[in-house]
Amino acid sequence: MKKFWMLIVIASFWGCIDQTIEEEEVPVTEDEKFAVQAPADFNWSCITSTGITVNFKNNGSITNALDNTLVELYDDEEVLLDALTIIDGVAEFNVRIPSSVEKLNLKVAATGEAVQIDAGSSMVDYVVSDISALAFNKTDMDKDGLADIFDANPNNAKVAVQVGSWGASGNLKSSQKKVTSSASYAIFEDLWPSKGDYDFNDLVVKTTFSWTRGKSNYIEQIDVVCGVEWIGASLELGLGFELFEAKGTNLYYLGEVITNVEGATEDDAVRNGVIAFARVQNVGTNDVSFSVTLKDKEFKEFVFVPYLYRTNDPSHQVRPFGAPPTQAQDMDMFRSHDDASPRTWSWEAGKKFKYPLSEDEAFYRSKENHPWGIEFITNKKFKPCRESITIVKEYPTFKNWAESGGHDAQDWYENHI
Ligand SMILES: [Ca+2]
Ligand SMILES: [Ca+2]
Ligand SMILES: [Ca+2]
Repeated sequence: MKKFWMLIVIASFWGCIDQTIEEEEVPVTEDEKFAVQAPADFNWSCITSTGITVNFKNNGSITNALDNTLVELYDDEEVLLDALTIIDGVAEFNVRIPSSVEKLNLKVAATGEAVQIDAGSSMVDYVVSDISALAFNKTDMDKDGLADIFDANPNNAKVAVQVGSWGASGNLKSSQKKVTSSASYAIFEDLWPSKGDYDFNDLVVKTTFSWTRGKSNYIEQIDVVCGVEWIGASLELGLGFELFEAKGTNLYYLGEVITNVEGATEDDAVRNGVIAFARVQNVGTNDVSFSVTLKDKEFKEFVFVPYLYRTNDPSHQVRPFGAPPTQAQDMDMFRSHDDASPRTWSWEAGKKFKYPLSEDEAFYRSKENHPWGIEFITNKKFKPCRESITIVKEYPTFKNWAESGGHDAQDWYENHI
């Protein structure tokens, strides 16, 4: 019996020593967990913003033969990116696509033709070979500029083109019935301005956007489905989206353009800010759907940039790398702890900036030029990192992507271990 107790004492003693040794031998610092030497000018963007002007031509000059009809832009996996009414022989696309996408497909509803184009082209000619063969009914009952046969709602001038998760409704009947859609993901470390464990799973949000264009391709309504894919945070967090006008790689601050929000709430502290949820623990992994109605004919392209905030302190926010602060952010938090952001910013309507901001101009950036939030777009399911396992381990090509300044392994988020 004595021996038995002796063994237990020794075992516990060794247990203690074991633990001590383990703690001393494997001191994993935050820097080692995220040993990524990203170039100083890397903006951590997985998304390319691109403007593509399509000129409809016949015999070398612009033709109006396809005016009042529809042109659609798809990626190389048949995901509808956008659709426009052709006006004065031109369609100006402005899309955000995964940086890995190289080829896009244009589909011209009136001719039924599809042509492949390079994702990097800013100007494309579409040759309308036989105008006399174009026999379609040009009746436009609601005078929104899109002929009834292509119009998502021929009796409503504020609804001409609908792009997104409606599937086979509206204008989509014109060319393609089955439409897959891509989702925007935002993944966060929530301890900003202090470094976290770089598993980027404190909040993983998947968002799909659908939009309605009215006359002259102006955006009239945006519908959002926002789902929380993973909550690794013990903190109580809220999530908002700030609306910007987009043109190429620039974003613009708008005046007050939101006229109504259904299914979510407007953020009184952020102009054109919408709060999807104020406390993630109340939502769980249920989708939040909301609809944003806009002032008529204000802008033609948009981007919603997310902001994470502490439920008990909405001025404590976290955003993707290079996103400027919202008006609600406590500016004194910049340059505290591990943050190396600028400390000033202005939000006047009309102001433009290159998104994401980079180098010394970038907010939510550490001294090592590391992020607290990353965005990407994919039509595949993203797998959040396991608890406190760094993204560098869970996504083996992440490091290569970051250290190459975004040139290599652009689809790192589709390559989980
Ligand atoms: Ca119409
Ligand atoms: Ca209409
Ligand atoms: Ca974390």
